[in-house]
Amino acid sequence: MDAYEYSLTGVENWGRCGVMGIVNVTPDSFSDGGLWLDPGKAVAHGLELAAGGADVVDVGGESTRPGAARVPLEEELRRVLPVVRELAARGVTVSVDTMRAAVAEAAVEAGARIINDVSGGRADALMVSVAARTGVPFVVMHWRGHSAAMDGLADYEDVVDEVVGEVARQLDAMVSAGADPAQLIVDPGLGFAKGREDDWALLARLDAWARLGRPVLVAASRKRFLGTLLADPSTGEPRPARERDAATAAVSALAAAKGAWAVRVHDVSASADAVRVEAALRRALAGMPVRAGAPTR
Ligand code: PMM
Repeated sequence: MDAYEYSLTGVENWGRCGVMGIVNVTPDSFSDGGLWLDPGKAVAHGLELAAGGADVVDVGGESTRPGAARVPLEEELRRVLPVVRELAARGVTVSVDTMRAAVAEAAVEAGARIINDVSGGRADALMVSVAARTGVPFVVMHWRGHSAAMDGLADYEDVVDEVVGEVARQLDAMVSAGADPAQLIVDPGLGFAKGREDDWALLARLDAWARLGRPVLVAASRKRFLGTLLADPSTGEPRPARERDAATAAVSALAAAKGAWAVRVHDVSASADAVRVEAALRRALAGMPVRAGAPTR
């Protein structure tokens, strides 16, 4: 699997695994809820992430933490659009994290260059036509149902085979409905209708996505399976979400080594370094010189 060989229209080829920094404009996301609800703070944070090495800044207005309720459309638009518009105007490559066609379309009009849909086009029947019409890169994440219900949907015989198979069927459905295969990105959806062991199995077998021939986005940042792994040995309490960034950066390096197209992270600087280390090793392995600062931020 070599992510750098994929043809993906609409976004530059970084020559290494990319870094997508997260700006959750929400009061209730699991690790940063409430921090960036104010548009000015969200924009400042997005600019900081871009300056720190994010290739893309992913702006979302609806929490997808397990058990979360839906946010009304008007509220999601109100949260997301000013932030997308301002970051795009400042030259940042913005993706919009939404399950709603109306939000995706308005965000692309406001300058977003990627649609990141955790439902992979399944939550809103109109989403596929927005993907087809705009032609922008579109993330098809593995999804079995909304956050309120997803923990009850983590039932697999062979999680890797089933998750890759379900995403493959969704890619086919999107292409049949008019999407261009060259705009589609896939994502295993770590933590979404997955148990801890499922997340580990999916990460261990990123090579299984090669048969789909599409770039893979890996979004492990601060997720529960890392908190459980790093639980306090004396109390058994999971490691708090904000203290999972070193583990997240380790996943970024390993995902990059397995050919991931990009990693989606809260703490950009460590992962930006991690993917550059991986790219340097890849060059060294190929007998190519590892120039200081190349590939660079
Ligand atoms: N996870 C979250 C939100 N958006 N998008 C993609 N493509 N993949 C994910 O796994 C994903 C996502 C939930 O995490 P957050 O609340 O920390 O953003």
